[in-house]
Amino acid sequence: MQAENKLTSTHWGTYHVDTADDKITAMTPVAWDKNPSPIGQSMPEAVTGNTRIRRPAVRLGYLQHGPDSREGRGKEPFVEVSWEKALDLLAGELHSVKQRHGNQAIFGGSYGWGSAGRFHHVQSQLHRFLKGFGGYTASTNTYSSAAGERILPHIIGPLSPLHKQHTHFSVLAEHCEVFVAIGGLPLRNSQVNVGGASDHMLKYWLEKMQARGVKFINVSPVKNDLSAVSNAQWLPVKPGTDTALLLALCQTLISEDLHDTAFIASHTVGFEPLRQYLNGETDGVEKNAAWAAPLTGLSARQITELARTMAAQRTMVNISWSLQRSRQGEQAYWATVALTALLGQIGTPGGGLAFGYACTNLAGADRRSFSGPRLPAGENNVKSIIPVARLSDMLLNPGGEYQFDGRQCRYADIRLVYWAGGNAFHHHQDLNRLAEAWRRPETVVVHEQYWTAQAKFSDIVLPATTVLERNDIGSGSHDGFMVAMRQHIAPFAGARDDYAIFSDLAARLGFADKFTEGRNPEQWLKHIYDESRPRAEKDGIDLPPFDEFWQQGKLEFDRPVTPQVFLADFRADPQQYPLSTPSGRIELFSETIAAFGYSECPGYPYWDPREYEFQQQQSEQWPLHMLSSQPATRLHSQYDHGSISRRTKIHGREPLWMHPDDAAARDITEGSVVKVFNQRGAILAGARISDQIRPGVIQIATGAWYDPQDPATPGSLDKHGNPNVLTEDRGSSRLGQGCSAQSCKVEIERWQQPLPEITAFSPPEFVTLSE
Ligand SMILES: Nc1nc2c(c(=O)[nH]1)N[C@H]1C(S)=C(S)[C@@H](COP(=O)(O)OP(=O)(O)OC[C@H]3O[C@@H](n4cnc5c(=O)[nH]c(N)nc54)[C@H](O)[C@@H]3O)O[C@H]1N2
Ligand SMILES: Nc1nc2c(c(=O)[nH]1)N[C@H]1C(S)=C(S)[C@@H](COP(=O)(O)OP(=O)(O)OC[C@H]3O[C@@H](n4cnc5c(=O)[nH]c(N)nc54)[C@H](O)[C@@H]3O)O[C@H]1N2
Ligand SMILES: [Mo]
Repeated sequence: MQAENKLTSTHWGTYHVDTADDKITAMTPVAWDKNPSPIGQSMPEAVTGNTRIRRPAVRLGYLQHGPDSREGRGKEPFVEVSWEKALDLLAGELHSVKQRHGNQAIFGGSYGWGSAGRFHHVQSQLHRFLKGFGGYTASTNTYSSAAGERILPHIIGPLSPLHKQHTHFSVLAEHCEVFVAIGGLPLRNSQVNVGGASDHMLKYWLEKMQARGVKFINVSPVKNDLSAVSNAQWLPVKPGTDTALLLALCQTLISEDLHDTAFIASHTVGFEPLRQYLNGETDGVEKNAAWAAPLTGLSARQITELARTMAAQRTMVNISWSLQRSRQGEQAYWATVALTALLGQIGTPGGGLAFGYACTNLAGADRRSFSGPRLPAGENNVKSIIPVARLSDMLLNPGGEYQFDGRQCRYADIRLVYWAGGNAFHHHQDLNRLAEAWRRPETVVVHEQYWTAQAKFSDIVLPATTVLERNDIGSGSHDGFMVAMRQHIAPFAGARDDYAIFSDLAARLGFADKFTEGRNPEQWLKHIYDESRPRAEKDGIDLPPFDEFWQQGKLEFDRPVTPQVFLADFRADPQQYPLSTPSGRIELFSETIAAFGYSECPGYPYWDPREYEFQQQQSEQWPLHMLSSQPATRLHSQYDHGSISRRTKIHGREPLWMHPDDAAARDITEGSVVKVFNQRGAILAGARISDQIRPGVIQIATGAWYDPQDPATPGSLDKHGNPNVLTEDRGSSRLGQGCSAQSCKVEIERWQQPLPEITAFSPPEFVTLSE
């Protein structure tokens, strides 16, 4: 029997934790999890391993010469110092930057997943701290789906609330006939849920749907993206060309008179300009199946047949987030909205559209949603804010102007970067460019648990506790559970809670009371729990008193009784339940977007021939399209140093999937080490050869810790396999300014030299200074 008051919650699952002698001896998935994630098994060893940060550390040059030594970032050894010394130094620098340049000069965007747990959620802690200090330059939107987050409000409504309204899997199992999965439905991605996962249910529901005879179509360069459905039809589209496919499907529906004119008339605006564009009246090019065939690598017949199948049967079209993490990624989303509007099945049980079933364990879950306990946020007095993926641009161009979603914006002049709970040296594109940008500010501070590349590239590194070393409340988005996350072991070496670090800094800077409100962590847990009870009640959830919850260990909320159908209200009565778009309807043409005057993003879903031309030119020198997808064995870079991730490496390098033809042409054999390179840099990886991937495409997971062979040399080889050494750091478009990592061309060759030793997981060199 598992005791339910010995739990912890992580983004990848809820575990029962066993300990002996202040060590974790086992992490067992909870009994109610239908398909637990193995990622948790990396934790017991990793939390006390050699990669942990033991004590506060300051880069040698920074200690000796302060900000003037910034060029030494990432190149110099560290000096371990006392907490007193580290916090005095940092408080002095925060104060100095504020005096000289104002709060705007502090970048506190600090994007990243951090850990599960509502109180110790480190971005919330950092943002609250910096707000108390007078504000900071922030970032907006996500690496996950910025292009989608920006386009959708103009055309159908904001992504985040829509995602929670997705049709329940139980409804799909009953009513869906055809499920078109653009980007597949990889089980690996549904392992995680932001803030905590409890019951992994995608596999269960895909089995149910197959048993009911749902036909699955996998539109993806990678067959494995729908490996959970053995008889799925595979349409191996060329990456980055789905917009052409979707437009051709729209054109086919219209030309064959298969579009739903009644739905279009009552629920959309702007059909006529879209029709003119599709029929070539706007630019002389008809966007028919024959036009899309060479672009997409599919046959014209496959495209017309797909259009007919969709029109004839109850069809759900799901588009994964990956498609919009690319150049012009906004358009794949808009074209999906247009296609499904033309099909007229939006709001029907089992038909319509969806954004990212399978991207996390969230969409389609028939769980009760509740915003959960949360730290009071406060006001940011600084209004400066960047699109999250414009980090290097900002650091390289202080005062520079740029366009963003119809606005002219200006980058702040950043003097101090404060990061906690994210890893830019994992997540940002073009890491060599980031390394250059990262050396511009005067001071870089990071709170970390582990010696990641980002920690090694910082000036002041403060060691933080892990979830296993503190008490917290787990309450994942749409998860249906609340978990009492117990402290299971003592904090490792000199590590402290982020909250304790900020409290001590706030005291040094004169706003301790404002930050702590006089509460210790235990009092905070009870406070944020109590504060959430009325909100829970509004959502029909009756939370017991805190002590009862804490003793009990977990709460499961009653499931909603009525099965959910996405946009059913809007379908039934668009007058009474309008969308939040300017017209209240689906916008096939958007006056708002047209008025921005962006040539790459006109007023209707658009295939940009100039971008295609650019990508074709890239292919002449770099013939392989590199997809950098989510890792199966970790969350991003988290626990890459753990056993589950490390046992999949090849000679210590990140595995890379390629087609046998591409391998043969380069004399590459299974399990050998290869160099992947382009104009931006080079990485080593291990070859996995498979016909489950389209020729001309390679796939490598994100998250292998960046491991430059010689950090002092710009553009040095990454020995370990982080694809962001190769990706381009360009916004998706002026509208979304999202991450465009999926638009990336590379070449590969066999690695014939001796293998350099992996140092990614080793701490940096330490020196001691005589007083
Ligand atoms: N090429 C390419 N790049 C991508 C993507 C892609 O598809 N392709 N995907 C993008 C996407 S969708 C995302 S979301 C990003 C993810 O990027 P991130 O969210 O930045 O990645 P993580 O590895 O989760 O980084 C979290 C860091 O926080 C630390 N941490 C965890 N808990 C705590 C805590 O309690 N306190 C402190 N102080 N630190 C903590 C962890 O050790 C880890 O280093 O990557 C993006 N980058
Ligand atoms: N285990 C695990 N799960 C995760 C994460 C993790 O780090 N680990 N990260 C989570 C996060 S933060 C996010 S944002 C989500 C992201 O969820 P997604 O964005 O869906 O994740 P990806 O793995 O990048 O992409 C899914 C598939 O899309 C396909 N694809 C890529 N480009 C194209 C294209 O141009 N056309 C078509 N048709 N298909 C394409 C790829 O083959 C890839 O396998 O995943 C989440 N799930
Ligand atoms: Mo993400």
